[in-house]
Amino acid sequence: MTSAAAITVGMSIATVAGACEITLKSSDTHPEGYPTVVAVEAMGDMLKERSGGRICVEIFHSAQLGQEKDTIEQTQLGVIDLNRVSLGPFNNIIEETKVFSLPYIFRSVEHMHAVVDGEIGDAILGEFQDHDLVGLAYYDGGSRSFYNSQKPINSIDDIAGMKFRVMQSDVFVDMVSALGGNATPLPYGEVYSSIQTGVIDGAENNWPSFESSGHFEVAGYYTLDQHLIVPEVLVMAKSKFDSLSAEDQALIQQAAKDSMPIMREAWVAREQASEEKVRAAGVQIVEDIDKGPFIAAMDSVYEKHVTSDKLKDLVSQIRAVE
Ligand code: GTR
Repeated sequence: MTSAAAITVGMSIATVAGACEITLKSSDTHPEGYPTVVAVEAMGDMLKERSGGRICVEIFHSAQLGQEKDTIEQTQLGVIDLNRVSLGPFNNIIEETKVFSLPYIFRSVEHMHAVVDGEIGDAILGEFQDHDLVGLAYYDGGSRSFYNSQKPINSIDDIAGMKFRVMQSDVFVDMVSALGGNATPLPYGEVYSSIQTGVIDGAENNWPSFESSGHFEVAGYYTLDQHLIVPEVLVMAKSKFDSLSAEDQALIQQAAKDSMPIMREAWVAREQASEEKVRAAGVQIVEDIDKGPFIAAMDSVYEKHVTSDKLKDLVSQIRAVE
């Protein structure tokens, strides 16, 4: 047999066995087992099965492909195919995503679900198109609260002068300033060492991230002020998406949507497990904080960031959702 024939035979065998014809490279900052990673894995399994083994997803978890801001750029360029990220780092790129990143915009996680599952959610996903991306699905990010290495925060006054890391979005920088603190936008991967070395006093995040990142080891005080409920998203490089057939595009979109309930279930379990682990580690939790002054302080953030009629309208629509 000539080597060319051997290659042909080898290829046809692989095709019969259901080898991947299209492999989508997917990025996530979180480690294996984290609900977002579990969800994209489930999406990959559904996609492989529904495409008869043709379309596969290969996940690079634990920030193997880089920190979120950089991976977003790589996805826009089509170097990364799929990316699971918070909506926060999109704020400076896609104006409309700001409305889901406003402090206390959602009354509860249920309110957030009702909004992202409806027309407003679809409209915001649609905005990614003009930025070389396709918005595929929303995932959960619980509610985010402040933690630090210095002292318990019992009221807004305790925040004065403290230095907090925020995600790379101007909305979050202004949020911390409005509370009297100083914000440092930093990549997630730099937070642990920055707290440890005292470059910052703390950061803010949800239970699963506070736990899985190990930040609770260096920040022993967590105050449940729940200032943000920022949904997370799964996006795809538009160039890659456009290169596929309409059938394959539909398969990807459907598998992404079908991974949402899987994510939500995994999230609830992980939130509880993370909370237990953090409490068992002896982190001091302030639970009964008066959120009134926090909410009132956010007026300036809304004034600065909700300026166009489009954003004002979106904010009233979100508030009107039951
Ligand atoms: C997590 C979120 C990540 C990332 C991280 C951060 O809750 O899941 O996508 O945005 O927060 O604070 O950078």
